[in-house]
Amino acid sequence: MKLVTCGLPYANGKLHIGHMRTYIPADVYVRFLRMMNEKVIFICGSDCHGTPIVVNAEREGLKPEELVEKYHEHFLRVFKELAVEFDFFGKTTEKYHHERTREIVNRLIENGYVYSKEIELAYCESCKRFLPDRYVEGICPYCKTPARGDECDQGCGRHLEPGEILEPRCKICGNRAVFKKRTHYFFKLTAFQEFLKEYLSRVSGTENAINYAKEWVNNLRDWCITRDLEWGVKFPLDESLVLYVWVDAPIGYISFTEQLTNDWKKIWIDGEAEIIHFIGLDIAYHHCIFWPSMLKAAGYALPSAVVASGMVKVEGKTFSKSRGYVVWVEDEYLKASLNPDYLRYYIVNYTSHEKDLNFSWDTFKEKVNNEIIATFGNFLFRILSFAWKNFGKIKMEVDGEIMEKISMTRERIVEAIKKWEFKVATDAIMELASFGNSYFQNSKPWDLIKYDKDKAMKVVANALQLVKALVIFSYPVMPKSMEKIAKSIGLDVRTCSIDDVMKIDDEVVISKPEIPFEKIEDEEIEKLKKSLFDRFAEKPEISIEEFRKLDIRIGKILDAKKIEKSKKLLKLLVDIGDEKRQLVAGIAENHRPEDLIGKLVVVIANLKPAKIMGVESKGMILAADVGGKAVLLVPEKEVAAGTKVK
Ligand code: B3M
Ligand code: ZN
Repeated sequence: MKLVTCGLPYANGKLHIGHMRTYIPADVYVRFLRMMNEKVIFICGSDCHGTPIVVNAEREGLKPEELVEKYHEHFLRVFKELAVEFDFFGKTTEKYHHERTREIVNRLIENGYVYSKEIELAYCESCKRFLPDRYVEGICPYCKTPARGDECDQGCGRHLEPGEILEPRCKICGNRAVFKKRTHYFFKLTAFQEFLKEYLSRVSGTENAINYAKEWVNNLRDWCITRDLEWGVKFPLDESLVLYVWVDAPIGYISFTEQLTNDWKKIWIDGEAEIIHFIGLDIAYHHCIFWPSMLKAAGYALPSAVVASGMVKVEGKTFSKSRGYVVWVEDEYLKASLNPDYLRYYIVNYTSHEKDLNFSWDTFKEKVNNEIIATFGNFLFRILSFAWKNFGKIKMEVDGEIMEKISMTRERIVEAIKKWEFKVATDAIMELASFGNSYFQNSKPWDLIKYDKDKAMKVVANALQLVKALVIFSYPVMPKSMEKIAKSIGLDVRTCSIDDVMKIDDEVVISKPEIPFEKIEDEEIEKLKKSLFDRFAEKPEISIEEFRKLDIRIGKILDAKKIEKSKKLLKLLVDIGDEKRQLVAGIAENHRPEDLIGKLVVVIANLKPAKIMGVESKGMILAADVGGKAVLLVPEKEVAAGTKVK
């Protein structure tokens, strides 16, 4: 038996392309394993605790439980759309999870691996609270880049212990934090160095994660496992503290298994199953260092493999939500009605699982149109249409050579999947489709049929066996599309084993085939590209001298008129102190001219004059761009027209 898990997404934001790099390959893997007749359990859930949740809840003006519920629902919806089918998708806020977590922590305590110590922690005097993890920002003591309280997220990627960050500032009010003493609890991680060395020498998985971990083992420090927060799993020895989110989150793998099956003890205590964790490379430390040590200390079974996906880039830029280098799965990809199977294929086929993946809309379009549609889909549709039009029912006599080709492809796929080489497996599928295309092309059944119908039928039978094999092989990658196509050859692909590709039916009855895939239009891609590039906030740094070149002033709108033939533009007359200026502003869509008169606005007075739709404009007024609608910037209180802004 195998248990496959995916890193639990924090229930504090929407799913993006970076997430999918873990969940899609894991789902593909599970579907392949099942086709290879393995018994598999597939587990994931929402990570609901820690400062990632409470900080975002504060920002969105929601209670933590409301935020968690909102994104948990979002996860369920999006995973369903993308055919990522977990057997159980839990939530770490549930009672069962708190109970399992406390049970495990109690074992750590009983077994002598937890001790208390007074440490100096970042404290905000104006907010009057300690600043755990994401409540504090400062400088990484190792690589000196700006970092969060518990991780150097933009620099060296290290996990940071409480109190380590330099120049701490409160994330909420921005004030410099002070250091204050407080008793916290530590897990004796350093006692596990020898164990980890041995464990890491035998654990399987992708080299990226394991190799890093082998280096980290030489620099272990004891691990602070408690935090000053209310939201989380209460620490059994001191209920004024909660456990650090990285203590309880991985325990979700256990508590969720427990909810799904009575076999959970066989898996997590007796070690009768292979436990395989799919994660992003950025959380390898937690999965290769903290987690196995904790399991070992509590007397639980150890994972057999850690499979880490490389990181994601967007149009060649390092992934970053704040800079806009991100693709949102629901609001962008799914909203554009793109076939979810395209994304599944792109992610597993773009590059090897361990390497960085670049998401680019142009490459996406090319891969879909050239590979999925021109090579693969075209073959399937061509064969099925020809068979349906000319025969309807085909007697299946298949050449040994064709079966040999299918058998070799199956072996390549099985070998690749066992090693998490999804690209190798999907390349083998595409190669088989190309082979099918040339076989059909060279055999010319459309000529044969005119004088030798039997021979033509033999060609079709060979091609149909290839179609069946292709449908089965690609079902784990493109499940929804393959289910549809399989129906036209009377196959229920959901219940197929990979060995069924070697079975030859006596005859196959074809029903009218549907076009399996829709081509991606340039226009659609241009739209998606535009919305992405518009977000890219890449502006050059400027000096204060350059900024001072701007003549920014408060202006008072004296008059406003519509500009004929324009829906967007208004002609304004603005008092800027020493003169009255005419300028044109693109604010007509959501402002009536009469409402603007007398309003104070912010004006750039020394902008080079220009003619807009034939009207002279000398200056510009400032507004926030809210989804294309202008929201005017106004002074906090009444000031005289002409007042300088700096
Ligand atoms: N929620 C971090 C992340 O989303 C964390 C994973 C937990 S896995 C136990 O990257
Ligand atoms: Zn660093």
